[in-house]
Amino acid sequence: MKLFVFHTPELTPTATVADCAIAVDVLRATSTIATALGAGAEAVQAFSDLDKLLEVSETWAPDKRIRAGERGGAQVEGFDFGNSPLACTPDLVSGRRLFISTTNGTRALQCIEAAPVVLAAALINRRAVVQHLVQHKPATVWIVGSGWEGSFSLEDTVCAGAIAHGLQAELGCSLADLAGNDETIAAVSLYSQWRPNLLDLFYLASHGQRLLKLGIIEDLKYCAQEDILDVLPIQRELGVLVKH
Ligand code: 3SL
Repeated sequence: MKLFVFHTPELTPTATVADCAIAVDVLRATSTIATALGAGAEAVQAFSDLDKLLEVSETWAPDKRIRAGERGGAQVEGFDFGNSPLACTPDLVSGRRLFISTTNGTRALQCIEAAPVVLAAALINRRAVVQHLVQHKPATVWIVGSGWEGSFSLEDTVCAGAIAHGLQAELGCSLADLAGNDETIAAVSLYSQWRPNLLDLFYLASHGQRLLKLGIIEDLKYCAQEDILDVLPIQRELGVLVKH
């Protein structure tokens, strides 16, 4: 298995696809997606465009859908949810489809949607992702960070490093064997340094700071936890993720 990390959708190759591609938006889209599916959502359907989300979700019965819209960290007016994983409680999401559009995370999903296997990963469901890769052993794996509007983000890279670190341990392979690019090696180094203090890293990160300015602190604490959800979001049809 060769693992490649790309920091943003913009840096992800467009001429080829990996056997398995994984979108990461730890703060907060992929944490929200895993949490919603863990809380019993029927599926999560991701959109980069808010108008398209409204158009498609309109064809669903109101009691079977939740519309989640986030821009710049804040909830979009008229939507049921913003992008807080903590809003995804079983009483609110169970049996309903979460239609979601976020600033960067849903774009990352869209950029890899043509891969044969598409997963969504965060720190909270890292182990489930690692286990899937160990079981299926795809020859090429891409981890695509969402970043922020085209630039690198610490929290997505540290999650990529956490996945690579888990794979190394499970497969018993060296980093030289696993890493397909330099970004993978850098991600593992970042994770090795910050593993005991992931929340502190989030406080330093530019998007962590952005969320803190909006008073969003509980989400940071929640998203900084590792392996608390045994949920693997996997694409069932274009843009639609279900719990594996
Ligand atoms: O950029 C995104 O897609 C988001 O997850 C941003 S936020 O954490 O909801 O602000």
